[in-house]
Amino acid sequence: MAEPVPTGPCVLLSGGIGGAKLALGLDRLLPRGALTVIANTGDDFRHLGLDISPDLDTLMYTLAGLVNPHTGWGLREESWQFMAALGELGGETWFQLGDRDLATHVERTRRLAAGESLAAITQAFCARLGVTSRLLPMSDARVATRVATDAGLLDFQDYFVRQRAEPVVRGLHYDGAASAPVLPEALAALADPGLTAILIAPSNPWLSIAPLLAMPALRAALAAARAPVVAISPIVGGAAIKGPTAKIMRELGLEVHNAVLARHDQGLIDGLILDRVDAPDVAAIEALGVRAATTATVMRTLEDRIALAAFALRFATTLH
Ligand code: FO1
Repeated sequence: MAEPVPTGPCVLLSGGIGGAKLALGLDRLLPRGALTVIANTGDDFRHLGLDISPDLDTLMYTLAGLVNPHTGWGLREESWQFMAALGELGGETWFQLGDRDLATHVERTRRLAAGESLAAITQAFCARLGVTSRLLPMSDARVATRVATDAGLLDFQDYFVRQRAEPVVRGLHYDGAASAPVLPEALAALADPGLTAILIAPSNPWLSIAPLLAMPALRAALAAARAPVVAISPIVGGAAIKGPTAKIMRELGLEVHNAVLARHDQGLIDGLILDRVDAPDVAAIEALGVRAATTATVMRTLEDRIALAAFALRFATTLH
């Protein structure tokens, strides 16, 4: 495609690792400050007395160029003395907190206890780490994803990290989402009349994106937005790029197919971007009234991230 990339303001709804890759592509492609990322906080939890916001931190570290490239979460060049010492004392070590990462959680916990909002703390951390895109939690209020499984009702990180997403999923709950106020800055960003696009990252639709969409005001803001809403599918060739998306879909009795995602978001999204290998899915998606386009969606390099970001913005402008 030869058309120039639209460089106006853009909003990305995102979870952690997969979403952060696209966020980085958009951040590097767009002028400073044009990108607003609204992050899932349904994974947030209190652990070892600390307030931990994994998706916000993954996005923040990624945009700051500090993320661990091997795990996609946590900091690069991390050391693990704290975890080792905690293990020696018989403490809980199933959730890995690196020594440098620990500082983020300790300082966030202190500031929250002193009455600062999660949004203000995130903004302050991002400024210190040189992040120029705007990173917003979806809400300052608590929303907690819980997973109903064959092993009982589990807190998100218990299911995802401690039990490695192995229990069979029967249902999902986003506690607090119905009443948590969406961050006003997020609503303002979505209502910006000059917005080029609202993108939904290729994060896990059930674990990472659904908590955002479970907030009625956020759904209403997407419906009311003048900007086109475009999702990027995390399903490639009938499997998830990464993580348990396909496993969860099967356990919920859903076919692992892009048309299922399009039907799930029907009425909310204007377009869905698929990987080239899924070109045969385009007709079924467009029959649902959702425009579909194909490109390379698997992001291995920084160039892949920027190319997908550019494709998504160009595609969005064709949907007006
Ligand atoms: N994910 C893991 O699979 N194992 C961990 O021990 C782990 C620790 C961790 C610490 C800080 C942080 O910000 C994220 C961390 N993650 C870990 C990732 C994270 O919990 C999940 O990938 C997300 O919640 C899902 O988006």
